[in-house]
Amino acid sequence: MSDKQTAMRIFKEMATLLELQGANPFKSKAYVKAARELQQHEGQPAEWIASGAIKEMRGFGKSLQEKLNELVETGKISEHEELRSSFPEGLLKILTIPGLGSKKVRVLYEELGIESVEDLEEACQTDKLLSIDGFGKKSQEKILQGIQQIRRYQGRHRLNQALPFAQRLLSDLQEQPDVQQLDLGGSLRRWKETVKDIDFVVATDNPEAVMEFFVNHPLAEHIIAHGSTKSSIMLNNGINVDLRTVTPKQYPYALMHFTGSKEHNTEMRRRAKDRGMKLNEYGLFKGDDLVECESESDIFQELDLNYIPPELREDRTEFEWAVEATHPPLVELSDIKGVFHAHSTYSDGAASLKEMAEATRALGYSYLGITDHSRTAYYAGGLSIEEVLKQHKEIDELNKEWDDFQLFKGIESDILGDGSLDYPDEILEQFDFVIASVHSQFKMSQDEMTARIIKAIEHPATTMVGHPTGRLLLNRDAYPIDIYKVVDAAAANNVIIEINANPYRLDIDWRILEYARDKGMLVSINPDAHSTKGLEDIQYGVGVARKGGLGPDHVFNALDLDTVREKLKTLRSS
Ligand code: DGT
Ligand code: CA
Ligand code: ZN
Repeated sequence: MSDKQTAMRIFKEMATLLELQGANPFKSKAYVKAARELQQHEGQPAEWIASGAIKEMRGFGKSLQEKLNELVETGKISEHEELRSSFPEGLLKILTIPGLGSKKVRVLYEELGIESVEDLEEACQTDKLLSIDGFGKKSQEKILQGIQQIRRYQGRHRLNQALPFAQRLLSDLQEQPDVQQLDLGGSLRRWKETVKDIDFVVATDNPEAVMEFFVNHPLAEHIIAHGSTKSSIMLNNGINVDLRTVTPKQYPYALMHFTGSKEHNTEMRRRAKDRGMKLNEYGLFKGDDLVECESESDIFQELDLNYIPPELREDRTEFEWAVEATHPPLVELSDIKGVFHAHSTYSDGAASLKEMAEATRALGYSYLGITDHSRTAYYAGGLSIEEVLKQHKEIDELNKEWDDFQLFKGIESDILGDGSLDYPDEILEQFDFVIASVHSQFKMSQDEMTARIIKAIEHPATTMVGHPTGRLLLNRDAYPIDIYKVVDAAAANNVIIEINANPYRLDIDWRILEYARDKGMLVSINPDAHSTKGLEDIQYGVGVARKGGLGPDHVFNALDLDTVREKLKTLRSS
């Protein structure tokens, strides 16, 4: 199912390897472009080949078509395998260190024989890089910092790398006659923003049969462990999947245990102990006797707690409220009525305005607030004033076509270095709403960055703040910022903060949401879609909102079209 993803990954890797080899830059660029082209198309390589659509794809000449054919037929591209085997494995890992491109890595390899991250670390610590042109004390320090950074991120994966596979496994396992009950466990069930692996818990009276099916699943690239109570497979994107089988009687206890979090479990065990009981993955016991529970709710009840949804099991505040109250319902994907923050071909999106609108409507939403980039973001095709006006005309025309759907005129305005927005006030006033985002000049002190964003929040045209911390998960940390002050300012100025639902961002962080909610601030769950496919990322943002304890009332785009239309007007005039 990830055939397209695999093809993209392999093409990108080929580009990198060709660069390492010092091949003609056009050759490696062709692979980068090919990967990007695949991204733009719906469907899978096998279908494109069968239908001939592949011939129409930009940049896909005979040679690339053959490569894709080979991949579909054999699961490999031989040139890719050859390229890979011509370099030590470790070089690809070195390339993930921020600031180290192919050129530099090649020099390090050729001049100093550096083949692994460990080699590189040692070389930096012993000043070996100083002997090479273009490297100095500063670059050694930066590399060492980069190594620390990748180690911190190592072994974790974004939700979009894990969830689609987990969902496919879940539905395939569900169809197995021997599977009586089944759930995701672990961090994925808790909707953590990144996960180490995928965990499943299965209730069955025939564990051997379930395990046989699991380890032979087509998604399993190889088997790491095959037992009757625990097995592990590795997917072709490097993620491990653990599956545990228990008897139907043990199921609720095992599910609770393997859902975690570890910290949450520790507190649950303490509560059991306080009540003269013992809780573990096999059961809840009074002496040697099992306290029978049919569900997780029963277990919570035995410990004098109301049900705690998995998303909230992080030992933060859940034990405070669960003693007295049931948590109010968390927001669900079906609560979302419309979409803000999407890009079209006017700036750096892949689909036209009309295509984006139709795709949003087809997903059952009743509005789309389109937000292309503003003029300073020239690298992303930011809109000149003329283009803004042209887009507004097109939106007015398109809006005549629907009576159950509306396009709102928005912009993702860069927050300039001094905190001002990217167009004169008389242009800003013509939008239905404005998202203000930082896209450049990240290197500021925390005080400066906080003041910069608060200034943008205080601008009367600003409706929302986009990806407020600028983090890229597993890649770039947030810029220094006092997020609590930003939330305070947003609440005071009736500005909405976005949960950027793109799985690379998931920004604002869920850990801040409880504070934001209690300040009375609204969030908007925004896909930041750059293609029609990107609209589906909203699901990840809903997960984050739930994890932050938000219900539908805290989410701006859970409001229906009429209410949003009115609200946007009042927000604009306040
Ligand atoms: P991850 O995989 O790092 O994204 O996070 P989790 O929470 O999925 O962690 P994982 O896969 O190592 O273990 C799944 C759950 O099993 C974990 O959330 C709680 C439970 N668990 C694992 N090890 C321990 C432990 O040493 N003590 C306790 N109390 N629970 C544990
Ligand atoms: Ca896990
Ligand atoms: Zn942005």
